[in-house]
Amino acid sequence: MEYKRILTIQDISCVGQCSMTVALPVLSACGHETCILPTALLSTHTGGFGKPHVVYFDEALEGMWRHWQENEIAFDAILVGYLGSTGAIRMTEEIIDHLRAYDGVVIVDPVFGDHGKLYSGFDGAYVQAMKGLCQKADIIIPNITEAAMLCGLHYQEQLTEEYTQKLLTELNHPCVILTGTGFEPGTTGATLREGERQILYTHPKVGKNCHGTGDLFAACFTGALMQGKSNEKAVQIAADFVCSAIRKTVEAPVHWYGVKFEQALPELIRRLQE
Ligand code: PXL
Repeated sequence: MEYKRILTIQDISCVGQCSMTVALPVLSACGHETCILPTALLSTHTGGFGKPHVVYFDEALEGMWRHWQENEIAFDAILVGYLGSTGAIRMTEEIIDHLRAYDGVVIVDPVFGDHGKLYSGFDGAYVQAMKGLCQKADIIIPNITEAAMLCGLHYQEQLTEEYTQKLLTELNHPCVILTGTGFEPGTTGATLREGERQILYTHPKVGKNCHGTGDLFAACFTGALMQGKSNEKAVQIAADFVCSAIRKTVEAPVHWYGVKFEQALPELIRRLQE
């Protein structure tokens, strides 16, 4: 097994099974040393508990990474998720410039919206700043809403292959994993486009849309990639892991705010050892 040092930069939503509370256990389960930089502390995520109590860490971020720099700490991978402010986006760019290892990989999930809408608290300036950050990434993992907003296209609820191609072309990024791309009823999937190559990995759609699954996918993809899996294989492993976590959740309607990914971890660990 590989043992890489990964930094993940995102918020801590104390309750709600998303962002850091998902990324840290998943990356650890994938066998890696996982360092964290929380950009904000929220009582819950913003998707259904009402207005959370929020503390932003913008002022603290520079002191944190400068201290790492003094210690010559560098990261084999940097995984970026929900950041919460344009200040945190700017700091993340500095961290990428200064603390990525020589052959370090930068993965950005530009978390800012879903179902055609921005998450609460975000605006056009945040999207533009995120667009700049995506240019520094080796791999970006937007959903359809984020992809549409990043390239200034209208959001199309009924997904077609033609619209998906348009999004992928307009994004004009060397490596994109576009999530939520299922074209047959009852299916969903992820499309990997790297250079000229494009692969759609589909699987049956389980349950309804669950909160936090994008964060889970990005963390699992990163963990698998850093175990030496190809981009394509890491997409498959991440998609299957998310599916399995959703299956463990759909039986429990009271568990509306996240997915029970913890119970799918043993399966993921076994698969990574294959
Ligand atoms: O799962 C993405 C996410 C992460 N962090 C916070 C969120 C959301 C989505 O709503 O609100 C705080």
